[in-house]
Amino acid sequence: MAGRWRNTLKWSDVTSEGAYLDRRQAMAAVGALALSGIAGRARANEDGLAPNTWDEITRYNNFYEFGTGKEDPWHNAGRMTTDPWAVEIGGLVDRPGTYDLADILSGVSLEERLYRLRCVEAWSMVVPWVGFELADLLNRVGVQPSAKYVAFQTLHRPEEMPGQRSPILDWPYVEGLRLDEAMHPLTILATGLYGKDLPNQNGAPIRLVVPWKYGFKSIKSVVRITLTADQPLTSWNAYAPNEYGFYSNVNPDVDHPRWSQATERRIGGGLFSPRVPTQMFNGYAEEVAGLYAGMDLKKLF
Ligand SMILES: Nc1nc2c(c(=O)[nH]1)N[C@H]1C(S)=C(S)[C@@H](COP(=O)(O)O)O[C@H]1N2
Ligand SMILES: [Mo]
Repeated sequence: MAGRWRNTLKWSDVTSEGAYLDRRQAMAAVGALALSGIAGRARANEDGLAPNTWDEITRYNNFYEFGTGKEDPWHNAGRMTTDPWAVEIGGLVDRPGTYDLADILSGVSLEERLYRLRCVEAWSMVVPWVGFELADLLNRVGVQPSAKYVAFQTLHRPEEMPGQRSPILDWPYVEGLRLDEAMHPLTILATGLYGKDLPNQNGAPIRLVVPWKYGFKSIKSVVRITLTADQPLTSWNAYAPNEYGFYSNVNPDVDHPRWSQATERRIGGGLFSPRVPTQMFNGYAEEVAGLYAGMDLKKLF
């Protein structure tokens, strides 16, 4: 996985030789760390980028298609068929079509991205994703000048997704980004984590990751991408527009109507998951604040 890195740390930067270790093993290996590894780990901790364990990332999930409990996806998502998988790309593009996942992946270089994930429910994790920039795919299909937004849709298969047999949300789950957000180099399509294929509960085989927005924008198990001129409908915004805005940028100064967004509970550390301050744009302000210059982020939350 050769990778270009933009202001982000690689998991291999924070371990001895880029070996994929769980946190306990990583701690045990600290004595063997090269000097650069120690510096990397220290920096990772300082930046709030100490990765969560595989078990934390794959057993504490939101994937309402498999139930609303945090362990429901871990229990139920195994039955989702992820091979074959195709993504239909259409709307305002030069080369619309139904692209097999293998075709999509043959044209990109996968890389690691260690990102904070901040759920709107005020918990967070740090995840070592494997993926590629969404912009690479959009450029390949050719975005037409009239396109201003990108709409995404999750698989709709109630026979494999028990949650879709209940009217929790208006299925299928849909999300959307402004085109400049979609083209931003931090925005990726992830196909793996910790160097392995994405587990179903994390959105296999391909899901969006937008690290400066609340987690629900990072739509899982994507089957359709549509370039549009108008702002697309999004599931949580349709469900409760006063609670979940289209933008949903992480913002400690804009509370959810029912709870504060000033702090978050970092998953891990046992019963005493530490509460830490929430950062503007989830810590990615330097990279993305320019996208929103002049916008009233309290109105367009
Ligand atoms: N299709 C779909 N995508 C989804 C969700 C969902 O319920 N269905 N939950 C979202 C929410 S609220 C969060 S916090 C993240 C969680 O991603 P993770 O389980 O990989 O940590 O996925 C998002 N993507
Ligand atoms: Mo979330």
